Amino acid sequence: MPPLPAVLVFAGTDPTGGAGLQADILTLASLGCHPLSVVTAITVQDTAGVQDFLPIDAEWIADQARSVLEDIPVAAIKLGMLGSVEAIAAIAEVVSDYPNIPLVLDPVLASGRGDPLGNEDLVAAMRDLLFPQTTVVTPNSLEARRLVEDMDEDADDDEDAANEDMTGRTDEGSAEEHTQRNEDDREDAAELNLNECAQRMIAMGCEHVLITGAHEPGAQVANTLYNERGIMLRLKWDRLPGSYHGSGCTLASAMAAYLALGLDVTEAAKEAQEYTYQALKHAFRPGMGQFVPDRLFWARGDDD
Ligand code: PXL
Repeated sequence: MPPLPAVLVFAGTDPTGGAGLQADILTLASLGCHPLSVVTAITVQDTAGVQDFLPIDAEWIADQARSVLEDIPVAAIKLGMLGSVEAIAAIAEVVSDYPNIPLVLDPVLASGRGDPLGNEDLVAAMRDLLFPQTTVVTPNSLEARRLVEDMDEDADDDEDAANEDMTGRTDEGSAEEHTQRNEDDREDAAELNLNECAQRMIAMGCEHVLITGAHEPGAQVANTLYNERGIMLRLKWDRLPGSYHGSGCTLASAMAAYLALGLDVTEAAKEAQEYTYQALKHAFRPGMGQFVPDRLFWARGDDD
């Protein structure tokens, strides 16, 4: 391997530099990797929202990737916004020729602000064609639920039953104790639900699942790494106050970078979260919308 491990990213462009390919390139460079970048889509957006996007032709995506893969040894692959079912099929075929390269899948279905960047056909294609090849999939909790949604009837029934138990309780205790207990129960129910989502993704072929919890309630954000035996790592972070553009891209790219640098999945998940937390803590607001993580925070001389 050359001294700078090369990481191949498939992602959409974001002209704001907050998310997408630009976020991936900054993260990989910041962590000492050489970013190889395949454009899968072009977006029109500012820091407040996505106005439009143009998926790149699947053959062009495959050609971009094959050209660099045949030239440069690649230490990890990261998939972000993929844009179309055809693109997913083409990418799945390319990566299947490189089964020994760790694959990080950020299942981008919407921007952090909820603008759609994928639909249910994309979900199905990701599940069928990419999950079986994925080393780590990195959904947030909303994506995790959506990725297993149509298999969710039994889990919904379980959750309804859990909620009934919570509201129907008549045991003694102060109102405050009840509130705290109900909050704990609710957290447990939500956690169960995410554990179940992770196990379903693993059953569909993902080796590891890292679910981020920023969209879940609570003063802290819990991110959980799973394999087929259950929880491997659960880290809680103080919730940061801002609304950030590109946090998921940063985490998934950092994960790919650390795998490329030779860390195992658990260590990579730890380091990637620490790096992302620091980048978010040092975020800046370049425009009128969301904050953008500073992936080069360590180079500013104000590191704490
Ligand atoms: O954060 C998800 C994401 C990924 N890729 C592109 C994006 C976004 C969010 O806006 O624009 C290109």
